[in-house]
Amino acid sequence: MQLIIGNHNYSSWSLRAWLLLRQFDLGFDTLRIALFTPGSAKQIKSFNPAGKVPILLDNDLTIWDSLAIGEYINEQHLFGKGWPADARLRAHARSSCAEMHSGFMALRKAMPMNCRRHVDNFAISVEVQQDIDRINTLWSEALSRSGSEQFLYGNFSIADACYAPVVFRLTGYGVKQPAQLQAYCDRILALPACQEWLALAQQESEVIEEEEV
Ligand SMILES: N[C@@H](CCC(=O)N[C@@H](CS)C(=O)NCC(=O)O)C(=O)O
Repeated sequence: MQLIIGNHNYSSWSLRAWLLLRQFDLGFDTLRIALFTPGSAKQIKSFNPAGKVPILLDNDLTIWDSLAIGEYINEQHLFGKGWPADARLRAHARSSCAEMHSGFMALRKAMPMNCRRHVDNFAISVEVQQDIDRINTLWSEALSRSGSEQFLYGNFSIADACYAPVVFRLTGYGVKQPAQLQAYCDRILALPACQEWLALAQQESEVIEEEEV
């Protein structure tokens, strides 16, 4: 398999797909395309006419969306282990991912993922705080429903990969979290795969001005 991603530093959707593959120790090559550089849009469109990363190539199959990549990996390579085994937890996990995929616009706009960024006292607007509160409610519900002291739904799942960029954002922008959720963030950050991603982001030199809020 080949996973086409954007910058490690900025590309949150790329991180989701990459982390899922890495955490489950699946074999894949990575092609990194530095976003918004000369020729990058054309190169991405040569794989995906929609012009977005991540893109997963598995032999002659192209999958061009992070959630669809998660579902494909779950079906074809994890035999269901990408989601919780319990149907009710699975429905909750899928809803959580769908909410991330289509929502939290205020958070995403005001606090773009920027792995190299570390600030304290970042000014948080009412709208962004509402998104953070909603995410905290959702994470608390997941942890309490699953009874997990590790990942959101017990074992590492697509949901943890989906929310990893939020963990990176909350940490980078110095957002104080309730103890139980901070502990969850710390566990995600401590994963060797997340440390690997952060190290790769540190090595990158490209700067996307719009993301440097
Ligand atoms: N819904 C898509 C979103 C993908 C997306 O927006 N990717 C961004 C990078 S994180 C991108 O390719 N941006 C390049 C561009 O818009 O030109 C997914 O989940 O894969």
